[in-house]
Amino acid sequence: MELLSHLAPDLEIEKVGKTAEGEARWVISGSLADGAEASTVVSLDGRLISFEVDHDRDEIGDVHEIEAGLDPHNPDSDGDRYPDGFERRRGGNPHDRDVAPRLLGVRFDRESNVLVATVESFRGYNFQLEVRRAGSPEWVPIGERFCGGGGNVREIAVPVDGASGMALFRVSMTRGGDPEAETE
Ligand SMILES: [Ca+2]
Ligand SMILES: [Ca+2]
Repeated sequence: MELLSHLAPDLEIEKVGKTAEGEARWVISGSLADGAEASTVVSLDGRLISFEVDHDRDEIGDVHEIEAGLDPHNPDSDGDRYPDGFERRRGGNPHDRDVAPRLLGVRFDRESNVLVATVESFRGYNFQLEVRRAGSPEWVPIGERFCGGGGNVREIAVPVDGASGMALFRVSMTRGGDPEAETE
């Protein structure tokens, strides 16, 4: 801990946890005075393993962003509305606005006879599942609009009728989600 106070004197520790991925370690998360997220990994006998700062809080550390040619002060380097870290996790490309991450999964549940749509969300945006029935030009919202949180996956059951098999689904996003706040 003394080492940490030299590395980052303004660090405000928010969470200390132990991981057991491979070798057990301490993970110390917190924020710096300028709002950056800081994550420190320490071995159980006190050796510093890594210290990482994420200024734009997009889940990719500054060093890795610079190494990859991304902007460490812009959570959405290619300007397509998806944060860099989310794009990496979900099959998007943070460098290429034409490669969007996969937000949506749709499967049919035989037992309950419904379509189940899963929408993965992230902080800072509100999400709405929409459907377009065969032969209709209109996108219609299904289920509630909800705000994104880190790694949140929302399941939405879609009743099956004659047209469902031919329906198209999409997820619309609007800025302004806050996991602590009410959506509507
Ligand atoms: Ca970052
Ligand atoms: Ca992006």
